[in-house]
Amino acid sequence: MAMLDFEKKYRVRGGTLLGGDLFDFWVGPFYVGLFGVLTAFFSILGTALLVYGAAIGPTWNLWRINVAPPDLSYGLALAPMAEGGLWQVITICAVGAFVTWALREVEICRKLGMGLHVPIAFSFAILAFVTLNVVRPVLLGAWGHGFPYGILSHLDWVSNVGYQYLHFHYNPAHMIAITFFFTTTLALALHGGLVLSATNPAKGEPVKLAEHENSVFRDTVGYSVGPLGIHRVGLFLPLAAVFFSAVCIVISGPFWTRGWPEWWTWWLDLPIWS
Ligand code: UQ2
Repeated sequence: MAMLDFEKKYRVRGGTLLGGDLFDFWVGPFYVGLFGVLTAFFSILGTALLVYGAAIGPTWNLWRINVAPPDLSYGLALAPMAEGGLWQVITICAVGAFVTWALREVEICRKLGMGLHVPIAFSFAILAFVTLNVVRPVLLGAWGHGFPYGILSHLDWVSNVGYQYLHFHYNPAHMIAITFFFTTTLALALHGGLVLSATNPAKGEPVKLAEHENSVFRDTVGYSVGPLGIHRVGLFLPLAAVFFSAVCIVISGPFWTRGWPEWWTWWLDLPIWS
């Protein structure tokens, strides 16, 4: 079915989660929906507030613009706009924009009669942000534990929080997350390389198909996970990386306040050594 015919078939009302037919239409190629309107509202307001934060700040240098969370002394209270209140409203706008974007993805999946893999995958990214700027600050009792909105400033935040726990690479959940990130690049390199090697041959050579792809891995490592399986692996690995990243930061402070190298003394304390 050609794309234009297909669009006529699936561009029908229904499948919405909230609001019935309200905003249940397309603008050009884009589905709008109630959640599309809400995404636009939150992202335009949040971006405008970031620009306002830059305007009342000391610099327009793109690298140095910084909208910081409130001082720790404000705890979990609302702060004045120029002293972190802006950061608090921007954080609400960000979470609002992310969540409504995910729900718009769900509505589009429902219209198409497809699985919810894409919005579920995106929800892991939302989880990472919410863990950093909502869950962990709440567990620690102050919004000041969130990261600042700025290019260099958020890098400084990562570095400072890392050193606060002496050596973050000894954080066991951080180790697991890194391993999943690296395995993600391995899997994508294997998959991208395999598909191109089969379907993008030299001039005059025939395109090869699944049998060749399977054989490359049967003959080298003795196992082929299969053309569907590799995409399951390719979804699982990055989601696991993001999940353990969220775990590694949320346990730093709420669960463990000393240096991470010291956490490993449980190993030296095992009774098998005595
Ligand atoms: C595969 C397959 C693909 C692939 C890849 C494999 C025909 C086109 C890459 C091989 C994958 C394996 C052996 C598992 C890799 C697992 C990890 C954790 C890196 O069999 O089917 O489809 O692209």
